Amino acid sequence: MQIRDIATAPMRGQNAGTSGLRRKTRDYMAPLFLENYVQAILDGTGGAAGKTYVLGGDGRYFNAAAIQIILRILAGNGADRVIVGQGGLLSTPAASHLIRKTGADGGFILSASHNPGGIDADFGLKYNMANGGPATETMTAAIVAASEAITRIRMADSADIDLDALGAVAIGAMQVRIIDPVADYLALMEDLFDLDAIAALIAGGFTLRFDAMHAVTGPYARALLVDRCGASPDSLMNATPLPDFGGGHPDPNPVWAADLMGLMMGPDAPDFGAASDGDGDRNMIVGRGCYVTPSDSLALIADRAELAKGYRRGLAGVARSMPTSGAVDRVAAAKGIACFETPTGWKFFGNLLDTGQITLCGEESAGTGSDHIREKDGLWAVLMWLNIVAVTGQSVADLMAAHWRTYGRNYYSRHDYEDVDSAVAAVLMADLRGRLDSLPGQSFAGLRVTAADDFAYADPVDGSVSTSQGLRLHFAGGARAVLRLSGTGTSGATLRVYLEQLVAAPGDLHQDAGDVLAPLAAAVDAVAGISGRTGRTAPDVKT
Ligand code: VG1
Ligand code: CO
Repeated sequence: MQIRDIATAPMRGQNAGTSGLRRKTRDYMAPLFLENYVQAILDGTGGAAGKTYVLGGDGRYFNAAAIQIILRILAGNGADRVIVGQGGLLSTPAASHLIRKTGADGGFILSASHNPGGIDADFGLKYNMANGGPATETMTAAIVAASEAITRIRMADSADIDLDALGAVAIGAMQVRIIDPVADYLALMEDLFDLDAIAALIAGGFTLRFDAMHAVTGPYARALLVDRCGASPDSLMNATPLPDFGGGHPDPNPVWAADLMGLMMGPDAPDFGAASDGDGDRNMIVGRGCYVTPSDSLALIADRAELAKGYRRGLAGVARSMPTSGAVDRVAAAKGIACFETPTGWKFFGNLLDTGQITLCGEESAGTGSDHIREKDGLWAVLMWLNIVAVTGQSVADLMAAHWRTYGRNYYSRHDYEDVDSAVAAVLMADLRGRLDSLPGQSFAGLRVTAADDFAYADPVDGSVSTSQGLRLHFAGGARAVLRLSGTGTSGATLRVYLEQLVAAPGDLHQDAGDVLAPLAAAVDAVAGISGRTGRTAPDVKT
């Protein structure tokens, strides 16, 4: 087999965002784009010679073709071994687990997560490290530097391999092993949760519906919920992965999982509903007539995790991303355990998990997880909830009501303004940033600012500092707003406004969140001038 050096030019302005590099699919398919990026990852991480990698993706358009290209580059660069999910499929949590289990040096996960798929939609690639977690900012910077210095792509002149055939195959000196993408993950869940208790719950008549959104979790959910726990096959919705996710956004929230939400809020609702995203790392939890915000889900899990066998020893500590509500902080305070506040993005949890300082962590964007892997994990959260329900015998709504009675309720909502003109969004943020110091003491739409800052984080393990991670505004009466720009979009800018209002127990804990947060939303618009600057009178998506 021949190895060729293909001359190429440095990439410019391809800085990866919150989670890997996301671009339009056609950009990824353009000559040498993917090739450049993969070679830069190898160059920026000390080369591939003698190394082992995990490779797979969420099945979106270009997934399989991209895998064939990456295999040729890995072979060209002297990699020793590559473990690939059958059919090119691996959920993000399954890939993270495989990297750890096999002692791989790293992994390539092909996904743009919850972004739509298809030739005219989005594609993405994230590189995960030997701990199974997303590349840190330091490693990302090294990859970006390599991409700016790149002159050649080293590729094996090899034919495509059959991604569907389980077993081993060689590309030159490199061994490729095609494995069942589900089996190892299933075994891990079996270790963490009492699946027999969940099976008994279901056998006793408990009903559920899981929406895989035509993305990667279909096969995982079938193996776990139907085959292992005995749920009826029609408990699964949209369980066949499709290259375009059936034309939808594989984003598990009340807006994009509207069918499931309609069912759960209607007269024929099953006991439990859940959904996951494109690559299987996000989750939505809904009880009959009761949507659980991701921030509340994290808090409830932190409170009750000890009911699951993998967490019986208790929690070392917890962490949440900064925009996530403070609900989990209240649980941590009551338990006397540490609670860390990190920037948005799972990569910031890695060091805390690696050093055993936290057991659980989560984000408001439907991500929850633990130290079992180094990514958030959609089906893990579903099984955790089912395990808690099975042990307590309480419904989702009753569990949440009891939680609020103990800890109070952090009413919460995120407002997204999508595809805003990038320059307008940048000016809006810069202007507000420049005025932060003058805001405390001033009132906007009747709410007085008590504190304002631009969030910066110093990693307690490696000391690295990340600045400009979101503008935080605290208001009198226990309200907080955060403004930041998305790092995962592929067109224009997405402005995210995170709204939170604490109502301490025994206050009114069963109000409509939209009503509770309306004054805060008005105050944010007054202070930041969102409608005036963007011309938008309402957000595109409220979750
Ligand atoms: C969004 C979320 C963030 C999450 C990231 C990746 O980032 O807000 O919490 O970590 O997506 O999620 P941003 O920069 O657009 O706000 V996913 O499921 O890619 O892996
Ligand atoms: Co995802």
